[in-house]
Amino acid sequence: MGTAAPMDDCSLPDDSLFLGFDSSTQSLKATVLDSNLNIVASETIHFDSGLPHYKTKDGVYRDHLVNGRIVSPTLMWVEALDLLLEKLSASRLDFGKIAALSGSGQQHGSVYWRNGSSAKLSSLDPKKRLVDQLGDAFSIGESPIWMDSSTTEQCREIEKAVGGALELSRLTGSRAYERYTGPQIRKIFEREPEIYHNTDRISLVSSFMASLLIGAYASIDETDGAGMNLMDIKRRAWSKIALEATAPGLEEKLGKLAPAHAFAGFIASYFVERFHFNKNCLVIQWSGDNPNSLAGLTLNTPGDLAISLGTSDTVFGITSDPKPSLEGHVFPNPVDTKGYMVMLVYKNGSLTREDVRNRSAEKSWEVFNTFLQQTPPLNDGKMGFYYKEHEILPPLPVGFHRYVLKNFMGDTPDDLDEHEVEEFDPPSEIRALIEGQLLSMRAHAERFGMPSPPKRIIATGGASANQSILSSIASIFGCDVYTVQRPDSASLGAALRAAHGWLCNKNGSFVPISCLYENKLEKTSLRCKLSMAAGDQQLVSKYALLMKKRMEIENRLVQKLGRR
Ligand code: XUL
Repeated sequence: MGTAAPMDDCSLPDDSLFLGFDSSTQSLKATVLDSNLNIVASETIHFDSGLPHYKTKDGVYRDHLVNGRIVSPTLMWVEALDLLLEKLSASRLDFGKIAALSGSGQQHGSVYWRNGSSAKLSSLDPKKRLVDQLGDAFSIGESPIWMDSSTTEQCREIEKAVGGALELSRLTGSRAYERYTGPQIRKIFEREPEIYHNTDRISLVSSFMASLLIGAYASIDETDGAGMNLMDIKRRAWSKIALEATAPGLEEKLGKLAPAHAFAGFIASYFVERFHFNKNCLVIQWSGDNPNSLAGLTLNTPGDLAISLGTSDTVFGITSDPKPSLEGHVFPNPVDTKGYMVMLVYKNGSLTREDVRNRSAEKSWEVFNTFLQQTPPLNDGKMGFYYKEHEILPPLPVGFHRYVLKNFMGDTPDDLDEHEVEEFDPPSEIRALIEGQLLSMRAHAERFGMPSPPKRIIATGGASANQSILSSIASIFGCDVYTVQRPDSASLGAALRAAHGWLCNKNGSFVPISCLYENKLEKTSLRCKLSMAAGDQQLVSKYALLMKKRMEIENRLVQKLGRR
């Protein structure tokens, strides 16, 4: 844990509330905790259905003219905040009791404030909605988001300028990735220099939402800031060399970095007057959704792994001694001033599961689950790679690839010759999808030095409610699988960080987050429960063989079709 001042009183004021948001790809959510850390309210605005006039699909626009360009309308996020607060108000949430709030943003997405917009932010009229006042506040109306893969050229340029991909990873925690904010900024600077110059401030989704709430430009927090290829991961400060490799005059457009537990500002008077927040309500720095999930899952043991099955699938854990490499990401731990979190990210998560379900399981999760239960573990050697979107890990284009292994029950991987096939029967297709996603996670987690087998896995995200998927996780990873009471760990983690930030603020410096929940974990919304015991060891070893084979095929696919 980080350097912490001693703290005698870790209690939160009775009758106070802590609000956490999650501004994600498909929705804006809010979770409210009381001072015993129990959930007392939650609300969601789904972008496609709740704000249909933006005409998004899955919360995004997929540009059919520019390969890989995926953006979201910035104003939609603003209007979602208007709507969500109205919904919470209609549900009689007493805003006056909220002592602190914080939030999660989808990582890497960026917002471009037009020159002079800070004046607009600081003088919002409480009689009008935000969306009606910020229409011309952005120099770019469509924010690039984490699903974008249109910046391969900029990635290569940045890596070259800092001395190679591995060097950039050692410096910033990741090699250059298309969705990372630095390459996105460089693309704008190269293609639309006038827009770049008309931009006063560049925010991440996290610091953007915090800016709305404090009525001023909020800092980028050190954890989400590590998802930009711009921050020196060890010093937790902007890296001059990375900034210079990206675009001129960038540091002043980014503003200062701040630790995740820091106070961003008091809630803007706009919200005090319009929704009756207490004027002393603290806004704690927002951070990325994955870092906040780490907080929401109370992940604090190096041997534990979390698997989040959402729009993106992610695998993450904590370490004090990270080894940034050509794969995976290292970020500062948002609730520990010295430690780090390590993470793998897959773009083909729930939208791909849904797509394969629609094609092969009659558009029904029930049928999907029946197919998973009907088919044997190991799928009789049928193995699939399903990329509905350009994948991040491995970097492969859209396409589905299916293989059948001959001699499948052989004891060494060399026995396992495979041949490619066009299709599987529907039940095998579903199992090939799930086993494929999980085997890839295990293989890449091991290659990145994550614990193997993990002490335990904590599963979260929508698909963690699915017992058949949990059972496959237990058999493939060979460890117990835990789940949390509610699958939305990012907004829960944000609410928890709001309470943590409140304590740090009261103490005048950082206090360990464990101070908040010591002795009460079992009684609160944060409780993890064992959902699936580890699979049998023989099966785990057979999966290890299959995993080796999968990586061989994957490497071949990358050599043949890969973007790098
Ligand atoms: C993380 C990533 C995604 C987004 C999803 O690197 O790209 O998990 O954070 O919101």
